[in-house]
Amino acid sequence: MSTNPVAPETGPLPGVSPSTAELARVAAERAAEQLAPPAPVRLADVVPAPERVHPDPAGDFTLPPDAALRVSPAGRDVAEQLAGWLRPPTGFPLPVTDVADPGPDAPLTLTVSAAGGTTGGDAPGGDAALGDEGYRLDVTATGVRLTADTPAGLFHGAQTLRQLLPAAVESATTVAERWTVPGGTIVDRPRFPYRGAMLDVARHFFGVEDVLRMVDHLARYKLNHLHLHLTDDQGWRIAVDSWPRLAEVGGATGVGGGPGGWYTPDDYRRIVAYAARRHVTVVPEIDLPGHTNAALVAYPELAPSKTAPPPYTGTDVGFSYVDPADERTYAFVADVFGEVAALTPGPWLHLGGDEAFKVPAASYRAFVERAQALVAATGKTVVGWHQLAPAEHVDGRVLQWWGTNGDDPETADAVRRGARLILSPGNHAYLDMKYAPDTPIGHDWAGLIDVRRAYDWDPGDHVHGVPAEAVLGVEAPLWTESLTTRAELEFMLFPRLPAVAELGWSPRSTHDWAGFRARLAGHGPRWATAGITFHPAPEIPWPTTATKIPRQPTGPVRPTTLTHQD
Ligand code: TNX
Repeated sequence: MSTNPVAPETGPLPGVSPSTAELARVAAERAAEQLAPPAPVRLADVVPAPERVHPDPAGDFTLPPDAALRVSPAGRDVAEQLAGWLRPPTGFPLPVTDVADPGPDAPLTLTVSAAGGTTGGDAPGGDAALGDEGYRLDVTATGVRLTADTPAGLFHGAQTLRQLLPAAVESATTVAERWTVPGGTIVDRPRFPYRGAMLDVARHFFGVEDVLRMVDHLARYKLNHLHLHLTDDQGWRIAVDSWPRLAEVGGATGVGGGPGGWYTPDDYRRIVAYAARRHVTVVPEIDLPGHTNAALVAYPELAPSKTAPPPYTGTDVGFSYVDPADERTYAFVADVFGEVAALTPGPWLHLGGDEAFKVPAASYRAFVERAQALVAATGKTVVGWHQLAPAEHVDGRVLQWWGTNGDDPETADAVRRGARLILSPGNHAYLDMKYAPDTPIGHDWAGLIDVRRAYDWDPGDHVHGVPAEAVLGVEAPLWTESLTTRAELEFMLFPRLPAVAELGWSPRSTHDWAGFRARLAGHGPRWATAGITFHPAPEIPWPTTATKIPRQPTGPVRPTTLTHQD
């Protein structure tokens, strides 16, 4: 098996004791070395688990070197992406040809069509429409046929097909392999419409390439939203033309005194366009009224004291806020929201709202209500952390739950008044939490989150008094106070991100820890081949040549100083 788990930027700094990046790299290398060649993929091995799977062992299909993708016009871009994934490992030319009405029995071809009005009605065992994101995959001895009502559905189906090929499909170079897809039918669609992850680019800045790679990670597991936490005390990461010092001054810092950085409008457009092609919607967050030290350094007029605070490079929270009593603050908010909304094609604008501890409750609420109205004035829908709950409802408002006890009467009340909820419970979905006491990076204020803890909860009944119908979906936040490299991000994301993805996508009836850990195990060789760093979690039965479970990274454990209250 070809393995290349090491991202180039993960080497240790000269003269420094093993960095956390180095520890993550060593762990990933050990994990990759010990992985045995995977067993043949089975149709039911897909993560997240599909709604319906009907294997047909007589229907295995082996891709021939002259395979072609025949595609209806609406599916063209998805077919090009699929061909782009398959050409390097197979070495096959895989031409993509337009066929207005692809025949169902085209031999030895992959057929991709956004048929429009397609349903799963003739599928064994059900009659549900595929909807906005569903797909149907038929693998027979003569070919593979993928159908969906939308390009997004086709894209998710293409990711499923990718997972059904041998792990060597992740290789960047040609591999001699029988490219067999297990026979049968999958009819699939998501449980929740919103499935996402958040990247905190404010505590430590991550450049465009790192963000694009994160989009690819999301897309593999059918996550369809990337929430970017663009502003915080330690840095302001998006250029705003009408307030240029926000990025120029506020963007120049980061946790630990690093160089910072920010996205130009073109950088941000690039991220948004790359995500859109992968059917991922970007959700920008401008965190207000707290978590604003970087903005106050840039524009002291926004500070209650009207004097600039020193730049902040530590990891405390809750000390900063924009002046809720000054009209200039609302001009600032309107300008920033206006520019960010104009750059963002998606429907959401996240206004933060967490941990504004120094703002009295009445002023906080008045501020939030004005900020919500300013979001609505841009045409976007309000998203905010669940601390927004006491404020009045605005059309479509979505709260993001990050509490740890599932019990919050104010949130339940906001839901009764019309809010919907994104579930990011700190003690299950916070991927910046350590896996175990000896995890060298991450926090533990919300507890330790091993893979089972990330998987074993139900978004549909998690918050007391919030019915499943009010749940828009799930999101896994990745805060970066202690994360500085791409390898460290991946080490925290894998293998927990697929666990959260499965909670968002798969019907509850498929929920099964034993089955999940067995399916997930087969992804280790895929990540290793793709060069993705991952934590070789001991509770997952990775395919190993030795019976030994890969060792955990060891070494200096960074002290965790964060404490939070919800
Ligand atoms: C809480 S969750 C925060 C963030 C921290 C995070 C660290 C939330 C809305 N606020 O400011 O980065 O904990 O885990």
